[in-house]
Parts: sequence; C-alpha cells; structure tokens
Amino acid sequence: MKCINTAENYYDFYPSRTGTPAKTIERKDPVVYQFDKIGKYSLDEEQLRKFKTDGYIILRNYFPEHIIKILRNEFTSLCQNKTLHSRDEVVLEPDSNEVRSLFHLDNLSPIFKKISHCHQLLDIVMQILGGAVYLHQSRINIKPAYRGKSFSWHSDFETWHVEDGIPRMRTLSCSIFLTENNAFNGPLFVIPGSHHHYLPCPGNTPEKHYHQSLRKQIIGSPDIPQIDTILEETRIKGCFGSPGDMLIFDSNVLHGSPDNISNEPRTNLFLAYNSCENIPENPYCGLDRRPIFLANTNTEPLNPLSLYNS
Ligand code: 6CS
Ligand code: FE
Repeated sequence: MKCINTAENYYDFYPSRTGTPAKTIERKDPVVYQFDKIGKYSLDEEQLRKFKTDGYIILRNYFPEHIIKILRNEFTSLCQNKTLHSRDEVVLEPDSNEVRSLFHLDNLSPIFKKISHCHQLLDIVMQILGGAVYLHQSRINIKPAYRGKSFSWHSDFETWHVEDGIPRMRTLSCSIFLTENNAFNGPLFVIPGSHHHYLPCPGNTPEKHYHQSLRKQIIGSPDIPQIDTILEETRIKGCFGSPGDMLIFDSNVLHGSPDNISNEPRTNLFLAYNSCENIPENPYCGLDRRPIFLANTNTEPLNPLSLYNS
C-alpha cells in the first residue's frame, strides 16, 4: 500500500482514489473510544450502544428555542454581510447563485465559536472520541427552498483522510437542526451500520478539488455496486426532526441528501471534531493541504465552556 507521508506512523490504512479498483476495507478503528460518562451531558450506555451499531444518533429537543434563535439570527446577519460573499468560505449552489454552505463559522463569529466549545457538545464528543478534541471543520449547509441541490452518497472520513490527511477514524460530526428537516426539504439520509465498512472511491483527486466538490461532489463518492452491497443488509434512514434536535454521526457513516424542491429552506449547523491523538499531516492524495476554512490547523485541545454564563 502506498504511503506518501513521511512520518513513521503515517501508513495509509484507508487508501482511496488510487486510480485502481479497490475492495471494501473493514473498519480498523473503534467507534466509541470511551463508555464512561465524563460530564453532565455525556451519553448513557444505551445511547452509546446505538451510536456504535448505527453510526449515528438523534437527540430530540437538545437545544432550547432561544439558543436556536440566536444561532439563526447570527447566521442571517453573517449572510447579509456582503464583504463575505467573495470569500472562499461561501460556497454557492451548482446552478444558481444562492448560498449552499458557509464554512469556518467559529472564525467568523464568537457566537458560533462559543457553541462549538460548549459542554452540551464536548461532554459527548470527548466521551465518544476518548479524550481531548479540536474542531476540524464548522459549516452551515443551507438547502434553499425550491433550488437546494443534493449531496451524493459519501463518507466524510474519506474526504478528510484523502484530502486533509486525517489518519484514523476518530472523528465525528454534530449537526444542530436550525429549521425543520422533513421528507420534503432535502433532509440528510444515512445508511445505518455503513460506518463499519470503508468504501475506497474511484478516480484520483484533482488539484484544488474543493472548488468543485463542495458544490457538487463526484470524486469522493463510492461506486454504486459497493453501496448496493451495504444496502443488502440495512435500509436508508431519513434524519427528520425539528429545530433544536441534534444529530451526531460518525465520520465514516455513508450519508447524502436529495434536492429541496419544497417551499421551505433546510438549514443545519455542522461541527466536526477530531481527536487530538489523530492529528493530520500531509494529505494521503499527495496534494497540498486544503485551506484552513475546511481543515483547521489549530489542533489545540478545546476546553468545554458553559453556554449560559457570560
Ligand atoms: O469536503 C468536505 O470537507 C465536506 N464535504 C462534504 C460533502 N461533507 C463534509 C464536508 O463538509
Ligand atoms: Fe458530509
């Protein structure tokens, strides 16, 4: 197996986009690194078992309405800031000029920074990932009404491994629903249990791939026959919910979402954390690292903060 990186422990356990057809690789890393409760908001055993089996869990009414309102208002004012529009952090829909994603929120706004450091998140994230973590990526994905386009099936880990150099599966995302997520407005679909298998993707990574992939991902989506094999044993689930619900999903769970042709936008905040024992070096595709707004280089451990005091 190829190993482009020079560091000794930087062997490629999960090769992908090597240009030659490759078989499914069984996961080589734990899903839950620690079962003990480390804080008030940590998950109980049953929730952890569910997360371990399915690769995701939805916590209902996790954030109160007033917090969701603050996040939504902050997002609206960021979008109104015209100076942001020409920046790379703003990703537009593939066939309209509507905003599809806004990245690096923790850098753009103290409110988003604070939510990403709060106990409600870190008590769970540090439990599952077994110790100190840092924020790898933050973003809001907006699926505008009528025109929001789909995301094809993918594992976030595949991209973060190949394009950002994250070595092992010790990474997860929290997605806080800022609007309704229903059957009609382009909700996230997940394949329960798919995180136990790694599907190497066809093709090679082009230079500056993110300019294309964030609008419409083609490279980094597995071959259909491999997805088909996974779907022989399990069924697609829709992550429906209301504002304030929170989805937590393993970085290797297969997910995607359909177009939004409804009259309601679908807006979710995503915060992706990586273990401080899993620091990336050079990307496994051999190209330059992606910019900081996609793959944070500040890997200092986060200290959990209280959301409600000062
Ligand atoms: O390239 C990335 O990092 C991202 N792309 C997708 C489709 N999901 C996760 C992540 O934001
Ligand atoms: Fe994703």
